[in-house]
Amino acid sequence: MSFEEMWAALLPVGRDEATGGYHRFSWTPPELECRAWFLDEARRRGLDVEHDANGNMVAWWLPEDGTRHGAVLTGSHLDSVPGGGAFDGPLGIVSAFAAVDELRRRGSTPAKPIGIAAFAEEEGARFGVACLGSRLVSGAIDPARARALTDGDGHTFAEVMHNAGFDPEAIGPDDDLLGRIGCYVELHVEQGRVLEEPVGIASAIVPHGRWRFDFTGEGNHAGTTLLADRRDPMLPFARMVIAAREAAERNGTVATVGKVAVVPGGVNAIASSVTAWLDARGPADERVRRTVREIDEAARVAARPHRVSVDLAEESYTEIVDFNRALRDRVGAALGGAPVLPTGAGHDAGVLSARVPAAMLFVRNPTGVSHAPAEFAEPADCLAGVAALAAVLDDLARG
Ligand code: HGY
Ligand code: MN
Ligand code: MN
Ligand code: MN
Repeated sequence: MSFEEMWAALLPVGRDEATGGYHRFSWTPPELECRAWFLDEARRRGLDVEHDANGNMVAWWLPEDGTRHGAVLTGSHLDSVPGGGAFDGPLGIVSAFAAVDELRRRGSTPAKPIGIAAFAEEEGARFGVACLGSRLVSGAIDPARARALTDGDGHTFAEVMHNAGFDPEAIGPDDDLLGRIGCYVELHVEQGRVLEEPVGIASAIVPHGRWRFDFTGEGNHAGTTLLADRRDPMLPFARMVIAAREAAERNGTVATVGKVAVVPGGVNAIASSVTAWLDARGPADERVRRTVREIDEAARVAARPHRVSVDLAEESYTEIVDFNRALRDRVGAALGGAPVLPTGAGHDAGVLSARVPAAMLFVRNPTGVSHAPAEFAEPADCLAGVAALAAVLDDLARG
């Protein structure tokens, strides 16, 4: 299967034909179909697939002598954000299979194992915590907390993993797997519009996190309740959204409220509660933290006169990731030089970099758009990404 054929096979899976957006949420039919595609591509190449306890998969190309250590891991994720683009995640996995094909075409015989990973729940679109699979395998999240995470229908992660055939009590760090990995190199579509060359190398991932605001008021009739008698949580929520933009402008960060849940959600009913999720990121920890503090303060001040309570919970936070300089330089040398750029997007490579040397390659995105249907990379740039990844894997897997 060529890159083009693999891409064509995966492209329609989980796509909303009306909007062109993808809905590939962990352990739902479209993502299960992507998982089945991954297993097929691995089987087609005679790669053994390892499933860890967290739903992550690794397709292994082992050296003839069966060495299992010092592995060069690549790959990315198969899940998407709601209405996401086609490239975020899958590009890294399709490119990895195509890069392995290219190495085999050249007759390369890697001295180290090469693994192609599909990390689970990277977007956190179903259970709310980004990079859940790589956080679990690397010990970056408490397994008990992960088991209790719930999706929009109230299903817990434990329940869903059990139904998928896993033992929920087994989820958690996999030091055996991590112990076999020498480094991780993730290829990803650029999420922004900086690259002027087909392929670039990541220097850093800026600090970023997710917080949940719970506004609790009192449900009541929209028509018969006097304004003075209302405890409407929508009002401090509305203030919080504006405050997010104002705080981001003040602090030179970015803050986004993209998801909100209103209970009961009736046109003629005053809401009893509003849950809103904040995504905040920026060049320095303190500026992100200050942004969130200011938003929280504004929400509380706005809630007081309406006798609405405000609870703030941090759902996930990743401090700045400065990618391993030696690995980054070696990747750059393998490419004969490439532009280096930071990213505002979180990735499994960022989470794993706390445990193994990690690097990222970006493939140019002429639209600059990501997490939306317009996300795009030119076919020629995708093939340049495959060639770059093949060169990097060939170099790193050398004895
Ligand atoms: O949200 C992110 O930054 C990443 O694309 N998962
Ligand atoms: Mn991604
Ligand atoms: Mn993403
Ligand atoms: Mn990622």
